[in-house]
Amino acid sequence: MQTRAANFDNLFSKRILTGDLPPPLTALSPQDVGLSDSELIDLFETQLTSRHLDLQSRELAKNKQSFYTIGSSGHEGNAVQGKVFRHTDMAFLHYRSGALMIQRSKQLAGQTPIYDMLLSFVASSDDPISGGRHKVLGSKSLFIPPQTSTIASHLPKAIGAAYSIPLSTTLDIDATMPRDSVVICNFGDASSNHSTAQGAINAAGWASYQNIPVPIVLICEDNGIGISTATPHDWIEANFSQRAGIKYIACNGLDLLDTYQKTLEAQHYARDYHKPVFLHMKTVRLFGHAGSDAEISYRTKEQIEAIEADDPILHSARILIEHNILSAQQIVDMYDAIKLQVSLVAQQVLTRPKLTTIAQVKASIAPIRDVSTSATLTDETTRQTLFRQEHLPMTKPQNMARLLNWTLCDLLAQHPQIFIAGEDVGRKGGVYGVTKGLCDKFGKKRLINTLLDEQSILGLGIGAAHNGFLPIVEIQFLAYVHNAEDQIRGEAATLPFFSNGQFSNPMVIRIAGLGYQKGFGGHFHNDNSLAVFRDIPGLVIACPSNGQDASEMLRSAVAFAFEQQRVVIFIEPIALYMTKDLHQEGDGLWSFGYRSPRQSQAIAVGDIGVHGTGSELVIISYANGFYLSSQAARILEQQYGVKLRLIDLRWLAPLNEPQLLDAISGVDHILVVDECRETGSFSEQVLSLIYRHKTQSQQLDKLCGEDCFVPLAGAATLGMPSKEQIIQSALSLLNKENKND
Ligand SMILES: Cc1ncc(C[n+]2csc(CCOP(=O)(O)OP(=O)(O)O)c2C)c(N)n1
Ligand SMILES: [Mg+2]
Repeated sequence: MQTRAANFDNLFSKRILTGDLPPPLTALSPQDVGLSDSELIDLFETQLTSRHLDLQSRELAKNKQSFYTIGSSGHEGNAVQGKVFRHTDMAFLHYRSGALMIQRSKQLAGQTPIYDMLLSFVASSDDPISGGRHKVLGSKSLFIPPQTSTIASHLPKAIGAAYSIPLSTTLDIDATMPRDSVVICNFGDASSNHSTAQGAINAAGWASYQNIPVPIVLICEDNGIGISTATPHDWIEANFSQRAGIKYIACNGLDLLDTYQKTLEAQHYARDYHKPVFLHMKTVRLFGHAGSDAEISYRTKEQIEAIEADDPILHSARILIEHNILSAQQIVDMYDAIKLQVSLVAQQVLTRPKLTTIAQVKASIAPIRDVSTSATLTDETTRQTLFRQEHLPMTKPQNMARLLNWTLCDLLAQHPQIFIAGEDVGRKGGVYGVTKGLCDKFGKKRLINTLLDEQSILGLGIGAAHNGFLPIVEIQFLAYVHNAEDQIRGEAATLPFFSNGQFSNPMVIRIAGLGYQKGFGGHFHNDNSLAVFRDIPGLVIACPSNGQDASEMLRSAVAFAFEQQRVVIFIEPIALYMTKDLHQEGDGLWSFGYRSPRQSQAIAVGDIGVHGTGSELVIISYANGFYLSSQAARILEQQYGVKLRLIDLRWLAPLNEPQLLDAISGVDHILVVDECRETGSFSEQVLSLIYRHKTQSQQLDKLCGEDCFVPLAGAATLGMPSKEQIIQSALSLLNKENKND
């Protein structure tokens, strides 16, 4: 059966030579918009190249030699944006941006887009962007980070990257993008309905409305359909033309001249006024959603043929012929020459290597970076000024919230590229005062009060990190990361993987969480599950149990993010923020002195805490579980004479397996205390590790949170391990009787 794509290829010459071309869409001439003949020919060449790459991809797929046939056919008008925007204007692209990418590559010497894209189609490990891991559009030298398949998930980070451009001037940061850059971001019409897109566009408008600069051009490539679901007529215009803070410009992407004129206008507005622009570009979608899509099941033959007659390539050909720039025969010759070129290169890429080992595949999850610089410490005079009001309290032991606050202050002073962003982190200093006073010391540009949208907060971090910042973003409560988790799971964490380690978005995500808050909250303020992070390759997860560790671990988290370009999740146990005592009121055993950066005793990523040397029992825990285990330990020691040791895991990922196994060797009874809900808790990983390595005499048990949500009031802690339960579990494991029974 003849496919629509093959049909187009066969009919192309006939249509051009017989003048079977669509009628003009505008009365514009190339001179009107300032395009020379050679510039128009150049854009047309890009359009043809993009089209032939699509056709070639489908040819390769027939022989199972290419693995992803989603293409750009009908959207080739975006070549114009490849010309208008600079190659250093970071581009977060739609999967139909082949022409844009090809045209952009012409701005930089030595680019080989045909070869590169074909390598990506055939999943060769030579593919310069993903190293054979995915068919993505991307290029380090062209400032195009690869995008994931998840619709609209790139918009929050595009806004974040745009926001960070003027910020780099204000804060005088040596950023990745030149300071007069704009960001461009393409997406489809159906994608614009996604809550992620809506949230991101709203965030851009929200900022712009209050005159916060966001130089971005959001390009909606409107082909009127998403797979098989039609976009309501004029929906995009109706939905986006009146958005507060956002300039709306429409163009017909089928017509190069109109698109060029309107794209110039959009660029000028975004670059010169630092305002977001919504560029609504009409396109058509040709040959179905992807190679495997039988369009005929939801569109009539007549509809399909009408759309094919409106092909942007035919429109461009008409413009070239009408204005006597190329003859019909020259166009056909050009078409055939590019077809031959693409097919010859396709034969070549088939000889290139593929990924063959899992080690190769995994190599870009968390590539080891060659760290050449480390940040210098802030001089003491500056520190004294910064901390002048804290002079007295600094001489005394303090709780975790205070110690984190001082640590953040030192980190902001030390690293100019750090900013802190989140809901209420500014003047208020966050719900628990962890960022209190920092806004007065460092200003609103570094303590950024965001709008209430977790996707936008994470997107701000990811995008700014693309531009050389080291964001510390805050999610107010653990339960609220879930509506935005894809920004971590699908976006931040996968970026090095899909770019072969070339792109990274280093940042620290601080999240207040876990249970045991007395008299406050209910489930959403006491969420005791970290399962959402557990299976994400490459993620670092910190979870301190006390202020002193928290301070050291936060420094290590920031250093690791900075030097190794990693994403670090930093869980702060809310119930321990204000805790000062351990066994009884006033003992001050959970308060600690602040160590300045010069006095720091680093807790490196992965370093576990081992307390005590007893060999009868070891309790392995973290956060609140460790705090309660420390209480239980004294009773077990004093009342039952148990010789024990306590292990504070501190870093839940990556779990330091050798250190942990070493720390439990020779101990006969092992109890894992995990405050999180049992299903999906870290106890699963810890126990299975120990089980694989344990000696015959070693016995294991665990105590976890119930698989239940947390209720209010006195019932709040019923489903979480208590001091008494820890004692009971330990005694049962040791076969000792509980004196309180
Ligand atoms: C979050 C998410 N949901 C669903 C999909 C599956 N999907 C892929 S493309 C697509 C349609 C997108 O349509 P549109 O945004 O108009 O872009 P077009 O393909 O028409 O260019 C869908 C539903 C996805 N990739 N991501
Ligand atoms: Mg669409």
